[in-house]
Amino acid sequence: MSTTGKTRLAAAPHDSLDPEERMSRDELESIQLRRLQHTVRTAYEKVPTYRTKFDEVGVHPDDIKALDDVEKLPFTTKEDLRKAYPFGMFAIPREDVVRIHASSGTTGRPTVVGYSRNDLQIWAGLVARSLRASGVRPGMIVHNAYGYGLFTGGLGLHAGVEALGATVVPMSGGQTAKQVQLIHDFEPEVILCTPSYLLTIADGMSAAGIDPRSTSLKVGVLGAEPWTNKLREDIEAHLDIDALDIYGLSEVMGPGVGNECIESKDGPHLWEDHFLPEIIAEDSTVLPDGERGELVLTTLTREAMPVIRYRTRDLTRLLPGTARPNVRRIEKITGRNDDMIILRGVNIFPTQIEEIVLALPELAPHFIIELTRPKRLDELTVKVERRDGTDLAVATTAATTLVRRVRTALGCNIAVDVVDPGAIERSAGKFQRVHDLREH
Ligand code: DLL
Repeated sequence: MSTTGKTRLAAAPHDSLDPEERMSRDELESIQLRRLQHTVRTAYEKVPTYRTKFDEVGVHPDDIKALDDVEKLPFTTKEDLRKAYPFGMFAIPREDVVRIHASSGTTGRPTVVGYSRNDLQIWAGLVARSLRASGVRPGMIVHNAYGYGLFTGGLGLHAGVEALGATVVPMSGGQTAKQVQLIHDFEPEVILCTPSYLLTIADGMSAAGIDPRSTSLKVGVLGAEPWTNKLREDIEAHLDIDALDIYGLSEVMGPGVGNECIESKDGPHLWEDHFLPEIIAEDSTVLPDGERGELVLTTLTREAMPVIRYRTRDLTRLLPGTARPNVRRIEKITGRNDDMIILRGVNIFPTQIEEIVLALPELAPHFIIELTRPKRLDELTVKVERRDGTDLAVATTAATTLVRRVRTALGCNIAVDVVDPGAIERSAGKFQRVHDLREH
């Protein structure tokens, strides 16, 4: 029971889990090996990019005799997928591809992903599994505010809600006032969106005179961008919900590669019957479980577009399963190796600043990081809104504290610019936190 008297959603009963969530580690690994061998062979035989790359390092599908043999295979990068634009990575005839998605990519060509009918069914099943782990049950109303379109969030979660047998409201992102109205009128228990957009929706509720804690919502299944446990606490307190982390990426499938369980909320469990994870160091060597590095994923069941050792750029580590003891978890991802800021030699992740901002109640969780180079030296400015109802003088004192805490915690000097509530542009999907205004 929560402080407003809402009941909490419960953990999934054991007998409602998929057989793969319950099987022993040995059984799981033998399925993984069989699927890996099949995937590697198909990639080699059907996708010229893979054949060339395998031949270059002298590895053949017959060399995959154990799960560890995956380490013999070359990595795949976003650049490889771009080079094969648009359909060069498909392993099945184009006419058998029933859906296409693409990741936006800020510059240049997008990366295209294709799905067979079977791929879509597996994806929907994994999203259903993820939602069930989040406490969602058949019959519940689920408000889906992830963007529909080429982005995998909207349609990916949509299909999973239907596969679970819950009721999906396909709202998509944007039109915040309408989101607030439909949440008020339809009374969903579940909301699906990015964590940053949920903050925008919560502000929209307040603007409409609705206490964000008073709505029917009980659970948010949030992802598609890095967010910290501190932001989780904020969201949970502000909306009186459980906030769960859903992970995924379009190149490998879309949302639902892993998901947190409501009973543990300790980082997404990876659905290892469909994805083989590895963690690598900067020099590309494979690290043991527990060590931090870049997540690399190999798909085990994708037909239309198998992906071998895809370098996700996401930084995390592999941890033992808890609520699902047979599969490993990833530690909550708080950054990508390509969004690390190097400020005069100091490495900073935007989420490290997020944690410090959120610890100051005088400041709102709405901020951006601006990088400039006024006098040939890089400068970092945090533009942050003062909390509604906090006066400027009080917020300015909090800003001084922010500068000091960043210096102590991260070892660098930043500037802080306190702006009025509502001054930072809101996003309806993935939030663009860092604005790099330096001339390169
Ligand atoms: O963001 C898929 C998705 C949709 C996941 C909805 C969850 C919910 P892409 O647009 O290809 O796909 O972006 C993938 O987003 O490599 C991470 O850097 C980041 N990301 C996704 N989920 C999380 C998360 C979708 N839970 C990229 N935590 C990934 C942190 C995340 N980062």
